[in-house]
Order: sequence, then C-alpha cells, then structure tokens
Amino acid sequence: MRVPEFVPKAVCEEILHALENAPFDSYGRQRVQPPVMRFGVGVSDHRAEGGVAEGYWSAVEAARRAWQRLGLPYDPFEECREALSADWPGAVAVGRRGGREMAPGVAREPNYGFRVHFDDALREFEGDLLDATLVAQFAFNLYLSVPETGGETVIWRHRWHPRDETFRLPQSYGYAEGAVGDAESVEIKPRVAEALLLDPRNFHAVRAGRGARRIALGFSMGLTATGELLTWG
Ligand SMILES: O=C(O)CCC(=O)C(=O)O
Ligand SMILES: [Fe+2]
Repeated sequence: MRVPEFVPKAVCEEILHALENAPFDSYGRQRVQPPVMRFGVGVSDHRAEGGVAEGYWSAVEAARRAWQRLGLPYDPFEECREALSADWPGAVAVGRRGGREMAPGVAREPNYGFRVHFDDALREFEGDLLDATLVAQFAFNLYLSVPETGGETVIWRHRWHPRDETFRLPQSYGYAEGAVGDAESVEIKPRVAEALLLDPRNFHAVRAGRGARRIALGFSMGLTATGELLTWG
C-alpha cells in the first residue's frame, strides 16, 4: 500500500532537518553489509536465544532520549500512529513485551540498499514477541529524503521456503538474488512524504541510490487477534 502525503510534506521536512546532523549509528556490520545507518533502536539487533536481549531495553531508553534531544515539538512516530488511527477503527499503539513498551521505530538510511530479505517476527522470535497474538504483519516506512536515482524498493511474490536457505548469505540477514528467481515483483520508487506498508514476509530489497540520502522512518506493525495495530522497532 502506497499512501502519498501520509503526513504533510512540511512535517517531513522538519523531521528531516532535525535528523540531518543527528549522530546515526550503523546496524551490526557483520549482519548488515553493505552498511545501513540508523537513528534509534531496532529489536533485530538485540535478538538472543530466540528472545530479546536485556540490552535492548537500555537501548530503547537511550534512543528515546536521543530523539528528544532533536528538539522536535512532537514525537514523529506518534504522528505516524495518529495518521494510521485516522483510518483504523481499533487502537494503534506501541507494542509491549513483558509489560514493557518496545521502541517506537527507527530512522533508517540504506543509501547502499538492503539485500533481498524478509522480516517475520513469528520466525525471528520464539513464541510471541509482544504481549499479544499477531495475525498479520506490516513493515511501515515514511520516506523523508529519497535519492535522485535508484533507491527503489522491490517486493517479490515469494515467501520463505526451506530451500531458500541455500541462497542465504553467510552471517547476513540477506539472501542472494537467486532466492527470488523469476518470481513476479513490483518496483516502487519512493517519494518524499509517502508511506509504504508492505507484508514483510514477502521477500523485498532496496536498490542502492545516488544523489541524496535515503532516509525513512520505519517500524514493524502487527495486527492482533483483537483488532489492534501494534507497532515496534
Ligand atoms: O526502505 C524500504 O523501502 C524498505 C525497508 C525494509 O526492508 C522494511 O521496511 O522492512
Ligand atoms: Fe525489511
């Protein structure tokens, strides 16, 4: 689903301006190659024995303070949740695990792209990641800055199958392009202020871009068995 001007362009510009000089870190350099920069915390970097490492919670707290230091007069992730609420009859809230609120999301900068991969909380974690049963998942992206050339998001009509593991790149989150073979695909050239919601179980990738930074606010979303939309980073 593509939603043009999901939040007003001026709001996107303001968030981008606040992030322009912010200290981005990189995702784990072994797992994520080519490197992707991020501001904020994502739970995928804090997996331990099928669960969530204790260090995630201190990283969530540190990220909350880092976002506050940007001095924006609102919480950008709350703006996104409010915009989602406008079209959703149930609650839209940050998910909890063991009663503790997860990270609200992350600003990601995959200037060199993301490899072919999928995201699925049900496969990545043992049992329920959140204090809820998820019946569907989405990946949410709100684009703040996009490259002049490249930077496309590609989504394939292909979901994980055990034989895909022969294409797994060693130590990486990603797969060689052969995993998707000649599956049907759609290529999206993101626009500023546009939101993209995709089913992250479909294999997807981001192509390298040139000419400008590719910065998006991103979070995972789950639809619960009781009709709530829960978000996490
Ligand atoms: O940046 C994008 O367009 C997609 C990034 C991605 O892999 C995701 O949202 O799961
Ligand atoms: Fe992804």
